[in-house]
Amino acid sequence: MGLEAWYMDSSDDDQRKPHRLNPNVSVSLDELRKLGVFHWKLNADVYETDPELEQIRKEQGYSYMDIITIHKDTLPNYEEKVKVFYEEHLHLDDEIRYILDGQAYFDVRDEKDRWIRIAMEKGDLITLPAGIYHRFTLDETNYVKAMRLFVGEPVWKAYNRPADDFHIRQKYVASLQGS
Ligand code: KMT
Ligand code: NI
Repeated sequence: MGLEAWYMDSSDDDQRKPHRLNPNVSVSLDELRKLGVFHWKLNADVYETDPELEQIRKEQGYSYMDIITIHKDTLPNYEEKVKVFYEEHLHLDDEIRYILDGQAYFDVRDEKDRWIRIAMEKGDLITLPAGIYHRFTLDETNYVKAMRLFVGEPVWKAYNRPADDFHIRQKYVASLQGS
């Protein structure tokens, strides 16, 4: 049904491994929602003509989109980008990603600063709120094709942690109190 997510262990082992706790502690969609993380499941086989995707884009104002294929043979500066994506950071805008093929992990911090790993597969569309600390990694399959969506002109700038003085960060932290 939903996305699978879990709390991470703290080992320094390969970032592409699952890093589950033992025993596993899973995280529900409800818990993710409280962090401002939202998810849709779509049919990625028809992404080019999908009315459901169209409706989400219209409702949410996702006017911009492009497609990124993350694989060593297709992405320029692959090694460096993989490293940068895994540095803990935030953005001033929402990060919206739709997995068209392959799979990957998005890690987000919970309200107590613990890492949650979100396993994204084909058909998963996720939104991470502006101001949340997060990172991204391929898994052991080493391949993902994803649509990047954005409200208006895209701004890819990432601010690595610590970025606590940004208004958007303070706004995000304040939003957790009420939820
Ligand atoms: C980001 O901001 O970390 C990314 O764009 C990750 C790659 S997109 C699947
Ligand atoms: Ni990001």
